[in-house]
Amino acid sequence: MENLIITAALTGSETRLEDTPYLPTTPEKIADEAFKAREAGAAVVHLHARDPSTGKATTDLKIFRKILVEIRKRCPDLIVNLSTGGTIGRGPEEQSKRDERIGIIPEFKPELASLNMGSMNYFLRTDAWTWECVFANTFADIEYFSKTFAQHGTKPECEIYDSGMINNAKILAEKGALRPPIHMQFVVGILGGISATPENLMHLHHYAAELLPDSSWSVCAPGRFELPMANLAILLGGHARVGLEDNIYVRKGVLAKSNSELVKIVARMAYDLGRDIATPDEARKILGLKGVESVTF
Ligand code: KMH
Ligand code: ZN
Repeated sequence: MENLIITAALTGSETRLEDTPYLPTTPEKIADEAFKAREAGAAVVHLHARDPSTGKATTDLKIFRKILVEIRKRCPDLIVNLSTGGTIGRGPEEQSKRDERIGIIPEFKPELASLNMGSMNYFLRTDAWTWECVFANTFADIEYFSKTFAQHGTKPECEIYDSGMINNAKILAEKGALRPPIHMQFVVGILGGISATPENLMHLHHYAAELLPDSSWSVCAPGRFELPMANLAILLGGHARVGLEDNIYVRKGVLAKSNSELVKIVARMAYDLGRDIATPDEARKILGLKGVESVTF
């Protein structure tokens, strides 16, 4: 099996400071978390931006730049995966700002960025709050995003929330909008998408192998299934994403004090199961990334 790529999703747009005081929301704190996650075994950080004065998600490119510069200072070799999902947690009007979401690609020309593969009801539920929107990603939008990714040499991490979206990726690959080998993030457990069960993850794994034979995948299971799904991904030859964007607990009722605590748990699982962890450069080779030299931050 390939070495395991661990992604740390450091802050996201949905988790609130009211939910956990450990959520990093300033550029310095986000970058410190990136450093610690790298030390713990993460090769990639998935990034949204937060307005440091409010702690709320933002697509402000100036704030993104500050975060990216701070990360680069602390860990120059880390792969930064930027979100084009935008501020999903802030409301439908914000989320639907298509040009704002894609603007991040020409600005920073990242090696890797998220590309959401379809539309869905997006319902979030924690003990403290619920929130809902229609997460709209039409084929026209996905194609438009894909072209922008290609222009800047950014590899799409195709976010797959249900099995039909693997077929969407295949159709887009056939049209030439996506270039194989395709890399996917299976997001399991959002209400509105596929639920986080071992059978469903196995199904996504097999379906992806059937439709897109040379593809790779990682799993992200928001909520309490984050760590069990990471464990299964290690066994199946997939990769794993953890972090406070998706899950704030190390176990029931015990808050993770840092993203790196979650990364450490996955690194330990991999060690116990005999699978090595990818360094950022190994992850670059596995994913076929252009390299850090041509990013503009
Ligand atoms: N918050 C995740 C469940 C993106 O950033 O493009 C979805 C996500 C999408 O990470
Ligand atoms: Zn995200």
